[in-house]
Amino acid sequence: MNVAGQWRFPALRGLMTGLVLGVCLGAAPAQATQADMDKLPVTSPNLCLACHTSESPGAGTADLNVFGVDFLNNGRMWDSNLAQLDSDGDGCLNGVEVGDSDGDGYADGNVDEQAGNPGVPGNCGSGSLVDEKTWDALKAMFDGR
Ligand SMILES: [Ca+2]
Ligand SMILES: [Ca+2]
Ligand SMILES: [Ca+2]
Repeated sequence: MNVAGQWRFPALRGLMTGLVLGVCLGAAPAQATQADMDKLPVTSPNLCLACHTSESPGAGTADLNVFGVDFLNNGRMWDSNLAQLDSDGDGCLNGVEVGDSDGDGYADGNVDEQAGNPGVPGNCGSGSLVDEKTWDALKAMFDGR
């Protein structure tokens, strides 16, 4: 997102940066808001692309991918029901791809990036095999010795 760097006037640059961010984070009710995105415990690196077919969805280009549709149909909530679906049918559950296997809103223990894209078939990732509770239990075992 270095488009703004081409602008010669700081005020314009600020305006453009605001627009670019605004398109993604969205303020209009029909758009995904930052609040929607924040419901996923892990958003990087897919960000908008986790739910949309466009990297910078705007009002006219905010088409949802299959996971975005499921998220919308789930009341725009991330939960265990949505985590146990495989929206894009690539064999990896949404929870594994997002990095929150059980869908409780807390990332799996050793995860800070989405393993795959829950809305793009074939983009699957290895995922974490342990949820954060198991991870904490394992850590506690090692820390205790
Ligand atoms: Ca999948
Ligand atoms: Ca979790
Ligand atoms: Ca996928």
